[in-house]
Amino acid sequence: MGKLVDGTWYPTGFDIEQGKFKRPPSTFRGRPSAIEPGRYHLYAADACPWAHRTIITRSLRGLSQAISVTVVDPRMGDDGWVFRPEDPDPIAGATRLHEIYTRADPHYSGRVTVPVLWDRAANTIVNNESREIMRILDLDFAPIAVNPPEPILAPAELVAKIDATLDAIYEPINNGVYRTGFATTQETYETAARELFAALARWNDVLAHQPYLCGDRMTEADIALFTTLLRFDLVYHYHFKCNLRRLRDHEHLWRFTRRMYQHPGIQPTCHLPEIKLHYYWSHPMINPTRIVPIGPEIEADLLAPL
Ligand SMILES: N[C@@H](CCC(=O)N[C@@H](CS)C(=O)NCC(=O)O)C(=O)O
Repeated sequence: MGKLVDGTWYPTGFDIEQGKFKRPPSTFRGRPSAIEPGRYHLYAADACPWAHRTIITRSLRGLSQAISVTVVDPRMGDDGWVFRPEDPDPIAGATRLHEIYTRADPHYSGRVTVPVLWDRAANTIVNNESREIMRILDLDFAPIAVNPPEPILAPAELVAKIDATLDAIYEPINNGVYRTGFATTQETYETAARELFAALARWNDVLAHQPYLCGDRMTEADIALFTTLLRFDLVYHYHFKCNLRRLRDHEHLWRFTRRMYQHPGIQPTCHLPEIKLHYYWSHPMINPTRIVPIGPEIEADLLAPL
């Protein structure tokens, strides 16, 4: 991994301050200027929970024809995210994702992350924040979505509740697994891990009474939680030391995860081997041998009848 400083790439680790993992805010925060099929392109990683949010949204909204996608190699090394020969950058033949960022801004400074929503007409990045890209795909792209031409994952009457839920799960859970896994002191690790499991217990209780986080229908908040939970027993429990309990020990969260996984628009977007390879290969500071463990086997259980 690495980062760009004034347009130059430097291989470097993540930002850690006093033992705490710091995730900088995303830089490109625009909205598409005109909705046209074929104009926008998504750079994503199957392995990454943030990018996976946008891949699921694109799938559920029936935008696969309208928005093209390139999936990078799951192994993130000294060059950061790189393109695979079988899925090259269709826009300018870049070999590394950081070239996409400097194409948008030759003096860009910051981390080079997925997902990225690219505008072919304006030749720049529209947005690189997964939460906002989910909303853009649901709302802005609604007129050309194959699934109904009105927002279905953030309907107007639920937006306030969805936003509050996204806020509530972000720090302790979505970012919490990273704060736990990348902590470099016992204290910061334990604090993050305990906050994580307290939040899981709270949302497990919520899901005892309703199928989805905001009630009876699936929303963006469910997608945002699901992409973290799918990776929990597979990777975070062991690699990030999130091991007070397994996800499957939380009855209602586990049933929720299986319900989401079994959705026909979601299951084809879940690539379990790539997820494991990404984490165990890409973080040599916590897994210096880069060995990918053989287990756990969760796929059959994810598919078990609800
Ligand atoms: N807040 C961003 C976070 C995106 C993010 O951190 N993506 C990770 C992949 S899991 C990444 O690309 N990391 C590369 C890096 O930080 O160098 C979002 O939600 O889109």
